[in-house]
Amino acid sequence: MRRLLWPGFAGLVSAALGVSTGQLVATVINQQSGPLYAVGAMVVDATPARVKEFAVRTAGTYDKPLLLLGIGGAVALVAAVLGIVAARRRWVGPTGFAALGGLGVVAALTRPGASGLDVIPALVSTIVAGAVLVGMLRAAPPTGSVGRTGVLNRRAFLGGVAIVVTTAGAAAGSQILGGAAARTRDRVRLPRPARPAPALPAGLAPGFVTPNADFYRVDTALSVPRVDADRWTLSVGGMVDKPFALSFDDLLRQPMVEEYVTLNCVSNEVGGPYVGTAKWLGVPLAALLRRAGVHAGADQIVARSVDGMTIGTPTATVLDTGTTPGTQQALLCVGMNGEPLPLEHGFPVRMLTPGVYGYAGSGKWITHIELSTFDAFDAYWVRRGYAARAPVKTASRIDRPGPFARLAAGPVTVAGVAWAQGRGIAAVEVQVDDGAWEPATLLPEPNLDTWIQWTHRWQARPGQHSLRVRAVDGSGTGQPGERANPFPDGATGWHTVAVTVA
Ligand SMILES: Nc1nc2c(c(=O)[nH]1)N[C@H]1C(S)=C(S)[C@@H](COP(=O)(O)O)O[C@H]1N2
Ligand SMILES: [Mo]
Repeated sequence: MRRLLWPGFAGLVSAALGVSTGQLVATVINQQSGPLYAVGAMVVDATPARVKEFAVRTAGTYDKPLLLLGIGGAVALVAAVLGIVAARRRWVGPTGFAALGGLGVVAALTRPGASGLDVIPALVSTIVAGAVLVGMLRAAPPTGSVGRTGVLNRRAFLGGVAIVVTTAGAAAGSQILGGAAARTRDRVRLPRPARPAPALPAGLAPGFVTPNADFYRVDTALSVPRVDADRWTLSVGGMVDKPFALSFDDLLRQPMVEEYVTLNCVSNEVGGPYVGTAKWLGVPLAALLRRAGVHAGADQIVARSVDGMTIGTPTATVLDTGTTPGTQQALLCVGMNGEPLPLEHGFPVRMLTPGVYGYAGSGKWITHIELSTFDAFDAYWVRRGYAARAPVKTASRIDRPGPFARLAAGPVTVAGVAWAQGRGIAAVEVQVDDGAWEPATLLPEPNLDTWIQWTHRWQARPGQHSLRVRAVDGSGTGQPGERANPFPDGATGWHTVAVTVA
């Protein structure tokens, strides 16, 4: 047993040092090329959409840390075994790490938009891990003395220190480099909008605007992309007459529009939290498209992001937004609720297409806009079975009382939100148990692209009750009651909440 201890431990230490130096090098080259991140991203990409949804549903925002932990655990296991085998056959150590490193290289190279430089972190990891393992095994005392706990403990201690120091170094390194993006964000002075958003109507309830810190976040990147605004450029190309590129400063000099828009995710379950409303500041995308001169037939706008995400939006939808009274324009956003975009929400620039689920209209951290066709190109989530065109479905949600609330008998305020971006909400109805559907009171709707708040007075009688909500959109179409999963084009069904009245 003891004979296995030192080599196994050596395997672990070499892998830890290898991976953390690789991750550290990646912070200089390209965050996405860190071997752990790259392999993780490869796993994410290879995961079927349904499994991904299951992961998001069960693990929530912990899905990514759990994935990284899983990969780390697997690497640790393999590394320990490598160490043990290498104690007998030296060559197995470096060869095994070369194989692991090869996986990292392949993962880094197959990331969308990868360059040759991206292989460096995995190569560094391989070399460090292999060298440390050979060194540690060479330094291992003859088998007889391994058992002397003093020797093992001192080595174990030094190994532990080495792991802690490099991991801390890697963390600090990524903080410092991540800080560069955060610093450029701190320096951003948002221009005044040429067209400010009209003041919100009086009489809205608290929570109409979702604070940035509470705004839901959905993305596939394993670490928040950190983009330096000073080096950011956006290219507009593909099927256009005059392709062009813009710097961040160029973009800030364009006339800006400010608007309230509700954004939501196709993965949101009925009653779910992946929806929020913000005041966005940005340049109308239609103006930039006109400047580029879009070719006839270019029916898809493909936005590409630094994390490799691709998001395809109907050109017609983007040009159409804002043309019907009450609808808001598709924007290249630089501001969210009066601040530069938070890093998590796409700093420095994201797209926002009102009326379309986020995966099909609202790319974050975007760097390329390419005019194409739906025939020629399937975007990231479309390749995974989601609908290519994804208009938002009419939805409504009960926020108060909460599920399984215990209430006192008497008047109870039932309250929530409803949304049908682009169409607006004409009515919201509430049903208690199997009773009649009753109209809820609608609070003011600032425009057709935001959610609407509603309230309903209910005379609660003792017992178990279920409260149900449904909406009618501005075109007069009722919200369908059939339960459908989010996949492939958005959930349907009426949100129901069970409560107990004492
Ligand atoms: N680059 C990039 N953009 C992205 C995504 C992503 O994973 N990467 N996710 C999309 C999805 S699925 C949604 S719902 C919205 C969410 O935007 P938010 O995180 O700012 O709420 O961003 C979209 N834009
Ligand atoms: Mo989404």
